[in-house]
Amino acid sequence: MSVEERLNQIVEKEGAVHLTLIDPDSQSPEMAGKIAKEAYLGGTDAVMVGGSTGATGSTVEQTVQAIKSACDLPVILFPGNAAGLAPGADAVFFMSLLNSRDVNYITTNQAIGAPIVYKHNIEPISMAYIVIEPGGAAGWVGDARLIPRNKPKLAVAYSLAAKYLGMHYIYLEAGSGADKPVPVEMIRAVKKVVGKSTKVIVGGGIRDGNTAKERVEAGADMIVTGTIVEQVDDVRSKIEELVKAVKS
Ligand code: 1GP
Repeated sequence: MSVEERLNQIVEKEGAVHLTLIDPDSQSPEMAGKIAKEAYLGGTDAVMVGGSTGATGSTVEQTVQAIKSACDLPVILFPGNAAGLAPGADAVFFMSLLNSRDVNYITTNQAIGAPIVYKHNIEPISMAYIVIEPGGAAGWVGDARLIPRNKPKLAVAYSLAAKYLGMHYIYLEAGSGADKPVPVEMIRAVKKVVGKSTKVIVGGGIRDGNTAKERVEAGADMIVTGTIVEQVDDVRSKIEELVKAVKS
C-alpha cells in the first residue's frame, strides 16, 4: 500500500490523521529519532521531515535514517526546496506554493527535484501549499502573497485551482510557530468546495487538542504539529492529547 493510500485509509476509518513534523535543523538526528519514537508511542500516524531553512542534504538524510531506525512510521519529506530531498524517505509531499510570487517555489524547484525523487524511488504525493497569514518562515522564504485570515474566499479560489490541476492534497499553512492557526471558517469553506476526495491538511500554530479538534470538525483531514513537539518535555503525552482530539 502506498503512503497516500495508507493516510487516506486512516482518514476513512478514524476521521483524521495526525502528522508529526520534525525539522532536521532543530536537533541532532539522534534526538530526532527519540522524538519520533515517542510520537509513535503517542499514536501519531506518520512523520514529516523538513523545514524552510537549514534542512538540506546530509542533515535531512541522517535525520530520516534515525527516524526509520527508531520506529515503523512512514517518513514523508516536506522540503523547503529541492535541496530538502534525500534518499531513504517513504514519500515526499511534492508540492507547489501556489500563492508564491516566485516561480522558483511554484515550478522550478519541482523540476529540479523531480529527477531526484525518481532516482531514489520516493513516492510523490501531489500537494498544493497555500500560505495563510501570518505565514512564518515558510511565507517569507517562499515569497508568498499571504492569504488574509479574514478572506476565506481567496483560500477557496486557490484550493479549487489546486483540485482542478489534479493535486490530491491541499495544505493550508499558517507558518511554523504561528500565534494564530488557520481560521476554522477558512477550513470549512475550503472543504466544502473540494469535497471528500481532496484531502485538506492544516498546520501552523496548533499546540493543543482543542485547537486540533476544532479544525478537524471544520473539515481538516490531517493535522500537522511541529513546534510544540520541540518544546515539551513529555512528547508522548502531548502527542496522545493531539491524536485523541483529532480521532474522537
Ligand atoms: C509548519 O505547519 C507546520 O510547517 C507546523 O507548524 O510548528 O506551528 O506546529 P507548527
